[in-house]
Amino acid sequence: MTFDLTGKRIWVAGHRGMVGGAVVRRLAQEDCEILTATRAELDLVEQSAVRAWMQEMRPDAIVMAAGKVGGIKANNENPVDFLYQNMMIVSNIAQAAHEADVERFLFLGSSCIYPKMAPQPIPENSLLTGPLEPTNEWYAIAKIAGIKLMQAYRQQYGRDWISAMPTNLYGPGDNYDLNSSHVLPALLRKFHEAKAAGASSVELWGSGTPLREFMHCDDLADALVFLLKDYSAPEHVNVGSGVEVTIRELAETIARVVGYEANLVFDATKPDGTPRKLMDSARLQAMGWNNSRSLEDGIAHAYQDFLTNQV
Ligand code: GFB
Repeated sequence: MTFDLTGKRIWVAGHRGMVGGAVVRRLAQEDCEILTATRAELDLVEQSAVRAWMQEMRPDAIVMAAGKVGGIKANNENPVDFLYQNMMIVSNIAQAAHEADVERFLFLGSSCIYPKMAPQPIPENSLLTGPLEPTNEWYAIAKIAGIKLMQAYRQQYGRDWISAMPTNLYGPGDNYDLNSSHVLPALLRKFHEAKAAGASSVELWGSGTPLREFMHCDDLADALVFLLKDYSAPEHVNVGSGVEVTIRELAETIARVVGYEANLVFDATKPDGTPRKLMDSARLQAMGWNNSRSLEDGIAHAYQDFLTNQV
């Protein structure tokens, strides 16, 4: 299957976010028209607004990078925001897209859709085989509903709509707010500020032992365009890098990139979350896509963006 992007109108929902921004940058290399809408122009939680916008703009394809996202603390403390907003956004966009006859829809989920104790690396068919990680089950349920919506429209109406499940992401345009961010941008900021202040230690949440797989958002965007062109099936597809480290190792890598050694202090009152979530990306690789960027190179790139845009 090849969905030729030439001349197509492609709506990147959530283009101001890290992933949406990366998808816009990647699509700029294709001969297509990119559609965007700011939050002021279109509130994705409002069904009638989404329907009207879709009828007017008539995209040929949608990449859905919009949503309420955040790190372990934000997820844990704001269950309604993560469940309600994400369910509304995917439901509104999917139904409006159906009514406007949108040919292709690429929905993005997250590795947290899988059971807390899923086999590692996690294959796609682990979905709904066990209980979720409590710190992010609200977000996970909304993302599972999104996968099911893509499958339901395919089954009932023959829509060629698909889902991709990215691993933990980082890169330009990330959220560096220490309360709501993911671990990688949080540690970039913490090491940067420790260096500036000459601090002797940097505080990490949890035990430092959980394992996480990280992928640069530009690598993800490349995989997404690959799937948009070439993938057509009900099953969601894992998109991972295979690069897995403990949180302690991540901190040590970030210390090298920032150029500052500090003692690591662990705050055991903060949650560890899932002990490990390494994606099995064998299906994507068998289709012919591979990710090449190393973690240290990727973090160096993200740090440059931090220095340019956040300091
Ligand atoms: O990236 P993160 O917030 O989310 O945390 P998850 C990953 C690990 O890093 C946890 C530890 O074990 C944290 O305790 N950590 C250490 C820190 N220091 C820090 C810090 O300063 N800030 C943060 N944020 N973490 C999220 C889910 O889970 O992953 C979302 O909550 C989503 O729903 C996302 O799936 C990809 O990897 O645990």
